[in-house]
Amino acid sequence: MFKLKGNLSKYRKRSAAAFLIVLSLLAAGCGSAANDEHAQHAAPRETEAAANEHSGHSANDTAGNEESAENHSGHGGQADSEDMSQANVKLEWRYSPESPKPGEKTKIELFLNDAAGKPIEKYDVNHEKLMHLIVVSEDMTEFSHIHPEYAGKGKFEVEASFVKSGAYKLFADFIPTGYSQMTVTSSLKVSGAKQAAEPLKKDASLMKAVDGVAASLEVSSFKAGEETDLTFTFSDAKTKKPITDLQPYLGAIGHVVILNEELSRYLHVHPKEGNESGPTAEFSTSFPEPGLYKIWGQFQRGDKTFIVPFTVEVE
Ligand SMILES: [Cu+2]
Repeated sequence: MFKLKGNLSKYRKRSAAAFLIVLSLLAAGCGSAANDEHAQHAAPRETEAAANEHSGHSANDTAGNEESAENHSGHGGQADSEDMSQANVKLEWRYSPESPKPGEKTKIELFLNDAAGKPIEKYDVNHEKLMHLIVVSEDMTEFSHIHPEYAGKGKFEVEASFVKSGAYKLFADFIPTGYSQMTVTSSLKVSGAKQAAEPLKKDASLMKAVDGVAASLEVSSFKAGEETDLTFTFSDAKTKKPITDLQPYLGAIGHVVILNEELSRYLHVHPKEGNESGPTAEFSTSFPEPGLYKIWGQFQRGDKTFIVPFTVEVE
């Protein structure tokens, strides 16, 4: 798995090649419905960013800026100016070393500037953190959810290491104060021979045992574009008794991240209200298009988080 180090004192000023992504703002989410909306609207733009990144890993990627009406849907905090609600945000990712070896400690930095090139200084707390960063290997076998620290002057940083060689993709979501919620992506090559990867396969059964917990997933619809409910149910893997001692993790009973096989559609879904401690946790979302999707549910019990992955096929 992925290791995160809290101590950032060993910062070296050596900067790696940077990806510069001009972002468009995404709709902010206030509840599960709004999050769904966020997810749906996020997807097309991300696809563009992803397409750019995949076309040869050039240093500068510029995603199209399709300003959207949803950005103005009254989430407050935009009092300042139109500038902020429709501004492009300039994001720069730096990796040191630039192409780490498997297991090597890597410093990840993100610099956020506004359209005028000034650092964006303030961020809203969202699910107890200022930034959520999802790191996934291209073959989707490695998944990690970490939280970069804000270092001031528009900079976030975190130290991490990557288990295998080959490409990784990173998804950061955050809310600069006064802006809407955003999701931005980057990719990273971990050096070494590319390991043979099993192609992603749909799970024959949506049932898994992780850390003594038997988790099952029920998906109400496998049709693209349809509203669908994801219901996780937990029981003790040994005794089969329902589990009712889940703990809130980052302010919710669980967090679900969904990615399509091409890593171009990213959905970060938060639960519906209720079921605060199990045995079920309900989420609602919509798969944007047909294809294979990997779903990672992240939950906490006994002060430890655990991740349950499933792969489903959407028609
Ligand atoms: Cu997070």
